[in-house]
Formats: sequence, C-alpha cells, structure tokens
Amino acid sequence: MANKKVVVDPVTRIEGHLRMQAVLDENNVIVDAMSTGTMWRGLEVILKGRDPRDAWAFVERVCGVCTGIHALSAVRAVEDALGIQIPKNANIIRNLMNATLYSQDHLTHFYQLHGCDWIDVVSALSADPKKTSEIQQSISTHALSSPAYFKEVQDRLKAFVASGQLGIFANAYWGNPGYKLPPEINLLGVTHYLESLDFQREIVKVHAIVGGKNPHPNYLVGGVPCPINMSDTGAQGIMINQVWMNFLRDVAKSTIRFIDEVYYPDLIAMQAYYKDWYKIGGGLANKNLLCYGDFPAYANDMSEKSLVMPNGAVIDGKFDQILPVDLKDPNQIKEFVDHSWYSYPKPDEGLHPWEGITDPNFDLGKAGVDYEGTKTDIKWLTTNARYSWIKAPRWNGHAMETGPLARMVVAYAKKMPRQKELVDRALAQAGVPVEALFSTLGRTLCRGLEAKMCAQLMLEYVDELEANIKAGDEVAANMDKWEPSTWPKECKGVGQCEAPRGALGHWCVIKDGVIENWQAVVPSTWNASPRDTKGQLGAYEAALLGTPVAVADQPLEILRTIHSFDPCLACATH
Ligand code: NFC
Repeated sequence: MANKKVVVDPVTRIEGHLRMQAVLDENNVIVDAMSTGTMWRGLEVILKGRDPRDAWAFVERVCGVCTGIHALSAVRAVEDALGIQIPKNANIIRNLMNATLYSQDHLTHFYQLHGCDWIDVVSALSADPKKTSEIQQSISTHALSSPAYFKEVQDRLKAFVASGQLGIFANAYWGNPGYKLPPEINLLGVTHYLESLDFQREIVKVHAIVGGKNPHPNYLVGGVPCPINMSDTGAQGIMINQVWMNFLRDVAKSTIRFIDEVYYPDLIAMQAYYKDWYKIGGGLANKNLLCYGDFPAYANDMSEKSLVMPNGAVIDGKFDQILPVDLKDPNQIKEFVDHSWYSYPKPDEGLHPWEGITDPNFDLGKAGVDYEGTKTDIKWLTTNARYSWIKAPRWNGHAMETGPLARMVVAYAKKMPRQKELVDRALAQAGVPVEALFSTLGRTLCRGLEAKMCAQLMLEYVDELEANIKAGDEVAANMDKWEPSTWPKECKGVGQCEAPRGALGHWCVIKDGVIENWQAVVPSTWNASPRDTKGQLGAYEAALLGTPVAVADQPLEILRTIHSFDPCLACATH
C-alpha cells in the first residue's frame, strides 16, 4: 500500500500560522515530516533606520502571547551595545514581569492550547459529577470541588451541545480512540479549562501595575518605566507604593495556589492515563538541547552564578558535557535559508545574526519542484526546495530543541537545586524514569514544573523588590546614556533571554544613532525550523518521526506532539 500524505494546515490553538505535513507508512506510522511557517511580517526590515530606543515597542508586537519578552530582549540588546548598567530595582521588576509571563503563559498552554489533545470534552458529558468531586478532593485542596459545582459545569456543556454550537470546543477529534481519560477526569479538565480562562487574567495584573498594561507592557532602555515611591499612600497613582506592593504579593500567592492546586495536580492525574506518550515524540529531545539562560540575580550579569534558568547546550545526548552557549561567538549560532523563502548572497552558508540578512524570496512557481497542486490550492510542499517562512537556526551546525524540556534537563544535569528537586519529585509522583522527559508528555511535564517554579519566583521577586526599596533604593532607571550624542559611532549588542517557549535572542547593530541591522532568533524558529543545508530536520519535524497515528484523517497524535512544544509561529517568522 502506498504511503499516505497527511496535511494539518493551519495547526490551530497556537499563535500564528503553522502547516505540518506528515508521510505515513502502511502501518500509519509517521516516516517523514515537514514544518512550514506560512506567514511573514518583516519586523527586522521595518526596524532598519529607526531609533534603537524605540525598538522594544516594535519587536514586542511580534507576539501577543509571549508578551513582553521580545521587548525585554530588545532593551537588553541595546543596553549591551551602548554599555548601559541597569539599576537593581529594574532587574528585579523585569524578572518579576518575566516570571509573571511564564506563569500565565504555561497555564494558558496546558488548558487552552494543549488540553484538548488529552481531554475529550464530549466524554465529560457522561461523567458522574459526584465522582469528579471525589477525584478533585483526593488530588488537591482546591476549594471549588463540590458535586454541585461540577454538575453546573456539565449542565453548561450540555447546553452548548444541545444548541448545536460547541463554540470554543468545536472541530476537534472528539471520540478518537487516542483519548484515554475516564469521563470524570475529562469533566475535571474541562472545568479547569474554564476556570483557568478566568484566572489567567488575574496573573497578568502584575504587568498592568509594573508595566502599565497587558498585553504589551512597557519597557525602557536603561531600566523600567515604573516610578517607585513607598511614601505615597494612594491606590490610584502610578507609583509602586506599599498598596501596590501588597497587591503584587497577593497576585503572586494566588498564582502559586492555582498552579499548585489545579494545574499541577491535573497534570499528574492525567499523565497516568497516557504513559505511552513518555516514549513518543522525543525527536531531538534526548540529543540536542539549547538554553541561553535567564532570570539574572544581579543586574546585567548573565554569568552562571547569577542565573536561575541555565545556559548550556547538549549535543548527541552527552548530558555529562553541558557546553557553554555564547551568543556573540560568530561560529556558534547561524541561520540558514536553503529551505526558507529568503535569499542570501551565498545561499548555502549560514550567517551569524550580527551579519544576518532578511531578504524575502517567495519563489513558489516551479510546479513539480516546490509543490503539488495549484498556486491557489497547494496540496503538498516538497522538501527539495524552499518550503517555509521560518529560517533554520543551527548551533555549531546542529539542529536543536529549545524550551522548558531543554531548560529542565540542562538544569537537572547541572544539578541546579530548584529544578533538581522539582524534577525528582515529579518523576517519583509520575512513577517514571528520567528518560521519560525526552518525549511529548515529558515536554508537557517540564512546562508544568516550570510554571510551579515561576509562580514561586514571582513571590520571591516581590519580596526582594520590597526589601530593596525599604533599604532606601527607589531608582528604577539609568538615563546616563539616553542621548544619542553620548553613543559610539558604531556598536553592536545582543539581548539574551529565555522566553516561555525557549531560547530567545535579539541582535542589533547601531550606526550613527540608528539601527543598521536587527535580527531575532526566536524559540519557535529553533523548534519549527525547516531542514538546513545538510538536510537536518528541525525539532518539530524530528519529533513526529516514528509516531503511530490511530486514524489517519484525524491526526490527533500530530497535534499532541506539535502542541507539546507550544508553537508560536508569529514569533517564529516575525
Ligand atoms: Ni509568541 Fe515567543 C516564541 C515565546 O517562540 N515564548 O520569543 C518568543 O511566543 O510565544
């Protein structure tokens, strides 16, 4: 029997536009895969000639999901180029904003973006709410746990179905044999899907207070645009005072509570029914991992002793050799475009981002080479030509996986205490060995652990901020080098970050006071990358190989693995 071609386009419940193609053999096992970013906006081109102090506000618009992280990376890049030291309060507030982003983003991912890959919403209709209540009370102390509460949610769901409009739950593969949860846990999951929709709004109030708004909170080259005055007593002002400090602490505590009482227990309860997914979807996960490191304890210090999230790369599964990642080394990070819709002067040579070029070259048109179908109805993109708006970043020539799995595993290998304790406890609770992390479900577990860690970090940063201010430091920004007349004629910098989906860098070249070149290499660019010059598959592509698909025209398994990376194509292509 001939191989089957399966196309998922668009892959939904993600940010941006992703197309996945998979080839299934006669046993419905995936033997080839292709990842395509189908949209490009050109932020790097738009930035040329602009004031570098404004760049954060442009690049922040790359994405509304990982909101703020591009801005953080951009201000770090410009500060690195201009040699600006930021104040301690600014470092703490930036860390607080980033920990807030992670907590909200990972929570949103688990329920809204990934949950429907594991939870069969329609099955929840046949659950016994009393049993769901018993399960809830056995796994956590979450207050909303009565049979009446779950019955009320189930009745709401029934009303959706009776009206023939499933709304946010429409168009999924309900009833697919890949769903394994009993109806009562499905009801638990749907209930928390709805609860977390409300709760995530609470978390991001932190951004509204210290960053002015969410999405797209405000950043500032030199610090944070967030005045501090603890002697102010009002709740209406825009100052950080004791009133707002107490509010921030309350948000942090309720975030810890929600993740500990809802997200994490649900994750542990659900994984027990999907243990086979600890052996599926690994791809590059047990081979090549990449992290830049973030959450510096000390302002402007991205050295190992300062970072909460690690810097390091693993190649070929050598976990006893964590290699240092240097974003400034011209030989480490390079982007290739052989299979991407861009032109380079030397097509098969990679470019370090400081030398990077973004020159779009959408050359669909060679029928039979680039695609099958018609120009307006493409049935199949072929790998012997360009097939994506995503470039192919490589580290020392290797395709890499980045993100929560990479961070947790690299931190674990480095024996970093926070992560080691979280991972050991989770593995014991789940009853699986450490190798289980190198999989689709391992990725999802690592993200849950990171959410726990980041909620805790939120509280620690609020405490640290308060202590620092009370010690007499109310400085939030250093404006010494604000004026372009103080800048060198030409300079360059890099902004190193860890975003929720993985390693993020923005590289800038500034000349005569304006941006000469700007390049972003983004977590989803690493993970959703197409093939490179050597034909090496990107992380999404590699992760699908070997996956059995139960029903070829309901590729739930493709969604599970691809969603486990939490794709953001708006970021990937920018
Ligand atoms: Ni959008 Fe972002 C992408 C993240 O990969 N995290 O760098 C940013 O989005 O989700």
